[in-house]
Amino acid sequence: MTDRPLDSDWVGRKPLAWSLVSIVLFWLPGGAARAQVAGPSTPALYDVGNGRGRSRSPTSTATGARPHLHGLATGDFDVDGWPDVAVDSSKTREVRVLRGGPRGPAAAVPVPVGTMPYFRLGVGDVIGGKHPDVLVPGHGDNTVRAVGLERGLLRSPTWNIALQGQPWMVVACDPNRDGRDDLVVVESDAISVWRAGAGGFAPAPGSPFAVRGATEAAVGDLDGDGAADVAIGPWDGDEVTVLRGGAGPARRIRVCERPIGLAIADLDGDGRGELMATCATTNRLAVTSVSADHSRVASGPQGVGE
Ligand SMILES: [Ca+2]
Ligand SMILES: [Ca+2]
Ligand SMILES: [Ca+2]
Ligand SMILES: [Ca+2]
Repeated sequence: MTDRPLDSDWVGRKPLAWSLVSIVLFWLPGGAARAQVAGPSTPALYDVGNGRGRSRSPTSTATGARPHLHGLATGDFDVDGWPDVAVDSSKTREVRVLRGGPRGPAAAVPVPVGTMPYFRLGVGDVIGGKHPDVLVPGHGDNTVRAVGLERGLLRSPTWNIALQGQPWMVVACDPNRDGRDDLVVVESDAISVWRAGAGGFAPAPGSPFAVRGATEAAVGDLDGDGAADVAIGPWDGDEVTVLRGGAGPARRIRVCERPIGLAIADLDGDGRGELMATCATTNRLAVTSVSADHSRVASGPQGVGE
């Protein structure tokens, strides 16, 4: 798509960018995790480790990313029992990993990825070994890369997935429930789904799927059949595209205008996930559910907003 310029002129996406890059995890000596949520003018720190909601002075960590941070991912990437943080450094063509520990995150370790990473990093097990890896949109050369523990070192493997379009975001899921993480890639005006196999990744039938203005992807079980479904939101428009079980045919559900923040979770415990969408132009949160056979769509309760 053509309306998503990089960085300084990326005015329309600043709120989303702030919500992503301002979340910084750090660790207490006892191991409880806290999250700092900082906005451009009103930073605040919220304790999420003990549920008491205490606040204290904001803390931040330099990562060495250039020209500045865009996306991040968290997971125990070095498999030492402490959660780590990975950020992109587009100019230096690196993912920088801040390894967690009892004193908090250590200095960032640069991992060259061979392309410009941009912009939403993901987490999934794609290198092997049953541990989390960083999923990297190779924005500079239309690839998907990974960073993870390989032969005892954090590195980016030599393999990559060649895409037809330019990637913005990578999400892992396992809709075919074979125990291997498959990948959903938000590309310019498209979504591609990649099935993991013994020999690497292969495109799912029908992939890539055209989704004009594809901006956000979420995975979860919308219909309660046990298989992950994929929802894709557009920058322009009011319809979320749903791939049942991560495969076509694509179905479109009218949700709200510019539904660019998506999540799927079973809010009411009925076994089917609700689709939540942040409606950028109306400042509301939409909650939508689909029937088990996808024949009916219901919205509400919703309308959280001003
Ligand atoms: Ca770790
Ligand atoms: Ca799979
Ligand atoms: Ca499902
Ligand atoms: Ca539900």
